[in-house]
Amino acid sequence: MSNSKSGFIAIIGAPNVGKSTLLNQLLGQKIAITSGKPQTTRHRILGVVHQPGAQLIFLDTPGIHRARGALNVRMVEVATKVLADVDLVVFLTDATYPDNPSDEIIIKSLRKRDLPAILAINKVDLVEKEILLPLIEQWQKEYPFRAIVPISALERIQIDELLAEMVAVLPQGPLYYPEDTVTDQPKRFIAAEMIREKVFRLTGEEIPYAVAVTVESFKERPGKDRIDIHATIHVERDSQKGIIVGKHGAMLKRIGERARQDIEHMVGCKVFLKLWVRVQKRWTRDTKAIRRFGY
Ligand SMILES: Nc1nc2c(ncn2[C@@H]2O[C@H](COP(=O)(O)OP(=O)(O)OP(=O)(O)O)[C@@H](O)[C@H]2O)c(=O)[nH]1
Ligand SMILES: [Mg+2]
Repeated sequence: MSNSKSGFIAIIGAPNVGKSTLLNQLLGQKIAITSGKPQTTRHRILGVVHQPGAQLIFLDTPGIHRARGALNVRMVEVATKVLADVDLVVFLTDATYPDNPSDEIIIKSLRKRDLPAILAINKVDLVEKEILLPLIEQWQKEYPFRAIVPISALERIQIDELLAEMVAVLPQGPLYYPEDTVTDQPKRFIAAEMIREKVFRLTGEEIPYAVAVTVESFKERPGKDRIDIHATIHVERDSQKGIIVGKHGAMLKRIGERARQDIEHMVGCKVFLKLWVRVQKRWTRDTKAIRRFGY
């Protein structure tokens, strides 16, 4: 066996603390969607960081919280399942939200499994330095963390320090993925996610949670250097469809334009994106429909 280090690392935390932002920052490219609204991530998203003699395989997860509703319950299930199979946990908390009740749920599940964990206190760009030391002391009493690192995922503060702490904890192991692998997610899936991200970012409170996106076709045109994508945005009610389409189709156009730009950046060529909006009544409460949409 070689003396390389490797391991699977779960990024867990309450909704909206910056898990996906951290994953993208660790990878140096965007594979996970992010937004200011909680419950953005719905799948486990894998990303590989390659270092000389080490490979860190990250699993971004949906936010853990006291879930209500079939879709949210499913998402929390996805996140807790990831914990069963990892070498290390990065538990992300939000420095601006120190008494988040969801953090308590997570601490309990760490204790139950006795998992090696590093605590990253995120969004330190938003708080006064003075609050950090008492916060760290408070967290030290909660769990025997291998390290506690204040970071800013968004501003890339102390990310390399966090990486170094993780490498220090990693066991010896093989390099599981080829050096050019960043994720196992197909481009087709990431494209659907980028469309969903624009809906999360551009629409108001209640719309995002009623939305799922499926890609009907993803055709690379050989020689043309262009990809044609047909996708459907599913909502629960006619009124939501109206909002997504917007006046004279203006909202759908904005969603499509921004998603197309992101997808073009990812695939490195021109993209032709055609979007439809479809009503599937009450799908977020229907476990069969939830599964059909890939959750
Ligand atoms: N100021 C600041 N904002 C941050 C930082 N990290 C993340 N954010 C913002 O916090 C919001 C949530 O970020 P996400 O990465 O989507 O959070 P998440 O934990 O993946 O959220 P869920 O997938 O919904 O559980 C976004 O608006 C980010 O831009 C940070 O270090 N500083
Ligand atoms: Mg996320």
